[in-house]
Amino acid sequence: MNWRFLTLFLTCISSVNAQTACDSDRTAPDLKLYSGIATIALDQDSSIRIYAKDFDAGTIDDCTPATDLIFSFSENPSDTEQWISCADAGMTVLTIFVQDASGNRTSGTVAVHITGIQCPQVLHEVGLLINLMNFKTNYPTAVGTPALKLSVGAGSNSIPVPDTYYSVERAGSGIYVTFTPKFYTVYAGKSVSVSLIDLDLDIINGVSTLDVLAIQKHILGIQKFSNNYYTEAADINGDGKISAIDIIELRRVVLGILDTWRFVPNWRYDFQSEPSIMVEELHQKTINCFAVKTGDVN
Ligand SMILES: [Ca+2]
Ligand SMILES: [Ca+2]
Ligand SMILES: [Ca+2]
Repeated sequence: MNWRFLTLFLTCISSVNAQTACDSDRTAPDLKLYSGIATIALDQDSSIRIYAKDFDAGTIDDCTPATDLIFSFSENPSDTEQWISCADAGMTVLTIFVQDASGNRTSGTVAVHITGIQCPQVLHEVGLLINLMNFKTNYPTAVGTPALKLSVGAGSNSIPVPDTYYSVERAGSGIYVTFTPKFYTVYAGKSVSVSLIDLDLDIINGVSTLDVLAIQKHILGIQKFSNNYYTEAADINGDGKISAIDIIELRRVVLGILDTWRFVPNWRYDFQSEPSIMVEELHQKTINCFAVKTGDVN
């Protein structure tokens, strides 16, 4: 056996394969942006330069090295920087674009809070940010259209907080809640419970035969679900376990025989930290929340 020849032959094969994949790179980078609110603090009359790359949180590409990816504030890849001043104070959502060496481009949004105690435009600041997360990617994303409910007291003593005490704004993956000054005095010393209520009745959204197959694979042990959110999404009859009954029920929805889930809500929301918060702590407070769409596991 000519070992030297064999080694050279294998080296040649592997380099041809790598080259073929990247010669025809048509896949946009896997964009990962800073989650939560990026705060930029300014002094009056000052301004700072920000770069689109500042918001990168580990973006990778199949072919282009991370250091060669180009981040920009518009589809124009040379639009890489912006000047920010007090005039921009407030909450804003920036769209960040990333492009690989072959020109494949994708974009995402990042919430930015531009503030400064000397900026005259700073009228109010966000009290609470609820960041919706996709359980399949662990990434903030706009999922579902939940309504926010705030209450004080527990169980049957729970009383809703009237919506005149707060305003709600949605941007990107975030639900931003701003409280009135009166809210802080009326509810001082109390703990406020936050909940999200499912309002989206589009049950077929994200649900297909592929989801039926994924549940079958889980039941047969061919490919088990990697976390409990998949199990929650696949439990169509709400009995706490995954079985053939869930598949039958899901198939009825896929085939259009059923137009409503009979046992579970369309979306379920799971907070990653305690959703009961002391009023005094409701100031630029962020809580992450996984959104689980029933039936959508693939
Ligand atoms: Ca690529
Ligand atoms: Ca079940
Ligand atoms: Ca799906």
